[in-house]
Amino acid sequence: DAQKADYKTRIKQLLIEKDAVLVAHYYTDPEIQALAEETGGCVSDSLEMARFGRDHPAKTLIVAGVKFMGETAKILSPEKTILMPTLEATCSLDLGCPIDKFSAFCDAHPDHTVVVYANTSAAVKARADWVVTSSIALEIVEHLDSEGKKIIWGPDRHLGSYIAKQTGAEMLMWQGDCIVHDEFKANALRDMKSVYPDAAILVHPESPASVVAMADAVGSTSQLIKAAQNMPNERFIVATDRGIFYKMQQAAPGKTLIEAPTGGNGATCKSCAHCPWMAMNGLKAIEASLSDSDKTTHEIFVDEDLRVKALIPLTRMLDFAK
Ligand code: CIZ
Ligand code: SF4
Repeated sequence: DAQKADYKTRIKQLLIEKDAVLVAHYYTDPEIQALAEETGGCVSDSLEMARFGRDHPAKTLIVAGVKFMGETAKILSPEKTILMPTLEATCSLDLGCPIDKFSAFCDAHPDHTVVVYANTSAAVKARADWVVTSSIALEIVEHLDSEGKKIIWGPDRHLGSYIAKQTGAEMLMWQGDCIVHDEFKANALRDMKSVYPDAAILVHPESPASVVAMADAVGSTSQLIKAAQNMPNERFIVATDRGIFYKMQQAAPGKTLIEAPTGGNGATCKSCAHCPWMAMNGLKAIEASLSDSDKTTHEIFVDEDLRVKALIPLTRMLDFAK
């Protein structure tokens, strides 16, 4: 509508005026992803967002995603101004892994290599030996296991269990989960599959093991998009945030994409198939992040001591991924 068009026009002007670029996650709303594309920004998973932000010449990055993504951008690019549509957009994995408790867990097992998912605070990253995202986690754990390393894994227990099963690595697990992926239900998925027997099931490994066990392809957001593109099936049942349908449909035009079933019904379930924190990244909030003179409600800062420490395991991941 007209108001949305106004916001888009304003945002486009402000991006140019402020030498800023919009970096959006696959789980943000389709109009936000479209705007990032139109304005020369990036739409991707958290690994690619980190790399794009670091390498882009703009002075300012607007990170449409959740807080850990803004923090990662600041850790990698301290000289840039990192703005977020809202600083309230967090993640249940980050919230469920407070630094004091996690650090005590690590201290209790000093002979273990600490591997943390990118969905964590800067302080948790600073305590880790490795940071991983879901698109590189399997390879990095495989590598560590081949060197005989014992691993502490945090915070996603479902992703951790999946990786332990795939690699046979010895992993001590932090018990966190993603409130979105944890809602996918195997029984309902079995019913749906019987209605669409020709459909391939695509699952993000933050989902419960019973759902992962039914998958034809398991992977990160970017890997699931590739699967929809490359697999011969005409129909896909997709167990991850519905925001992914925007890019998945572009990659696989003409194919039918169906949302995997969740436990709750739409009226009561606030986290079914769409992350409530990703959903906070609206046009109005993006416009505000660029135009507000009061930057304290939008700008990301990371304590310099933590930043320097967190940069080490993050750089290890980026170098490994090359
Ligand atoms: O669930 C998330 O937040 C994901 C998949 C992040 C990422 O790695 O892109
Ligand atoms: Fe965190 Fe899950 Fe939201 Fe991703 S989808 S940001 S893991 S709560």
